[in-house]
Amino acid sequence: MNYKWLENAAIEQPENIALKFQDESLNYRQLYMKAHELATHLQALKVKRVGLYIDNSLDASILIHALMLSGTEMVMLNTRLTVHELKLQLEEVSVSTVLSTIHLDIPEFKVLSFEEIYDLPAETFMLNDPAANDILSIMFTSGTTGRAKAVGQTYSNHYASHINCQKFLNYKEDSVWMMVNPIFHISGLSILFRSVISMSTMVIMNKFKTDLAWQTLEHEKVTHTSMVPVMLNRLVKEEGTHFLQALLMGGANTTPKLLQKAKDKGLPVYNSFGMTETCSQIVQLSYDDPKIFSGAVGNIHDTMTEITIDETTDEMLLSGDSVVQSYLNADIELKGGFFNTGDIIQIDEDGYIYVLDRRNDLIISGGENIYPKEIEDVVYQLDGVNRCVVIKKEDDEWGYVPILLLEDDIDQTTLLNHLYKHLAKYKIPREIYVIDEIKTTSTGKISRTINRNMFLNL
Ligand code: S0N
Ligand code: AMP
Ligand code: MG
Ligand code: MG
Ligand code: MG
Repeated sequence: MNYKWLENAAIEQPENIALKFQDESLNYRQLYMKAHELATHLQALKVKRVGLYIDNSLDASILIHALMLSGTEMVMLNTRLTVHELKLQLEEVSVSTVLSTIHLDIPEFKVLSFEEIYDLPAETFMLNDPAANDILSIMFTSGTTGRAKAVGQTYSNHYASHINCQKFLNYKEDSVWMMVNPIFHISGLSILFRSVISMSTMVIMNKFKTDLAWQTLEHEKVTHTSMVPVMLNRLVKEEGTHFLQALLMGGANTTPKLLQKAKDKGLPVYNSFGMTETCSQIVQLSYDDPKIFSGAVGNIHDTMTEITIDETTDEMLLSGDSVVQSYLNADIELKGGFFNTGDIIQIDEDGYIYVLDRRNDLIISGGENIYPKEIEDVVYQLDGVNRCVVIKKEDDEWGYVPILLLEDDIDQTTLLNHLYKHLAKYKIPREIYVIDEIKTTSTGKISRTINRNMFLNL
């Protein structure tokens, strides 16, 4: 197997447009040359692994290709995180050098802007010929303990993910993918891989803006794209023309109502289920299938991943080539050789999958993960806090948002300043309440479920 995707594309489809961003575009030959030149400068770094603090842009995409050519592992950093959170992640994976396309000041780390990489001396190098199990990218996903787990995504994981996706969405060299999900999430980055492996075009949107999204869909004749429910919800509120063949939904529950609205607008929506640990979607369901409107995310018979259910816990278990083998800093939870997703599912008699809930209190807000423990840990750092709990509340815009319950009437300004310093904005509790008593179980443990049900009268 040959994982030299960009070289293959530059040989087979040199004139085909590889990347489009605002008014710039590069064909595969030009992209290869640019990435190759950048890779000669990257050699001077003499590191095996770098952090990437990048936005959805042409420079960022060239940089990713250059790192693949030079065989450097990339740690994808969420640009919404605070410096404090970024530091913790970089330390987890022993990275001291960060490459960036947007401003970042992070004391004790070496940060090089895209332009500064070109100031490094150029050195000749051996083009990387990746092995299947070589790590291509590393992404963080927070665990129940509040500590982020580093997911090691290999070349073969990404390749398998593309093969499964292509089988169902039928994209090829004349297709046009639009990347609007953040490039640092697998929802965004997987589009870069699908696109280069299939030698198709990738149109990059820097930020999701509804009117610009409609314009781009029309003007660039986009055929394939991915979105999270918040984006689709904004999209269906406005009008536009499009040439889409597939609009892949995922990252959080997309309600049947929203899917119906999108279908009524003539949008070819596919519901799907995927994770960082599976290098994007593993199952999908087309707007043509009526079961999409009863909430199904796919069918166990329409995927290259083996999907089963833990008979006692109803957790979704997976095995397949796109499923990562390990975390870099933690053990992966396996059950009988299957990866345990932690998602509670149901599989009906025809094999359709329904995601019911999460095992571990995960809050998904607009496609960003928030673990209550992470917020609680930060709150407990403050003097005067004896008991607190973070629960999730449904929200019309974001799906779910965190709210904080405290027993101790501590100074709100001190509390908020502390939260903002340590936590990304999307993790800041939307509401904070001081209550008489936080409920515990008979063993004295604070139960988020019990407190949630009591507080929200569920
Ligand atoms: C939805 C997005 C674009 C919203 O961000 P934006 O536009 O910057 O927000 P604004 O409206 O400009 O700002 C308003 C205020 O809201 C705050 N804010 C921003 N994001 C969030 C958030 N998520 N939750 C809560 N608050 C948020 C801003 O800070 C701002 O605050 P103020 O006004 O105080 O400054 C953005 O959230 C976004 O890009 N979300 C998507 C992230 C994503 O892609 N997640 C998916 C991760 N999961 C996976 O990748 C696995 C599944 C998967 O692979 C997949 C997923 C989807 C589709 C396809 C696939 C696939 O399988 O291929
Ligand atoms: P991430 O943790 O960012 O890798 O996102 C993966 C998680 O998002 C999954 O484990 C699910 O909890 C959730 N998720 C993804 N797709 C769906 C979906 N279609 N419906 C409900 N939850 C989903
Ligand atoms: Mg530039
Ligand atoms: Mg996760
Ligand atoms: Mg997430």
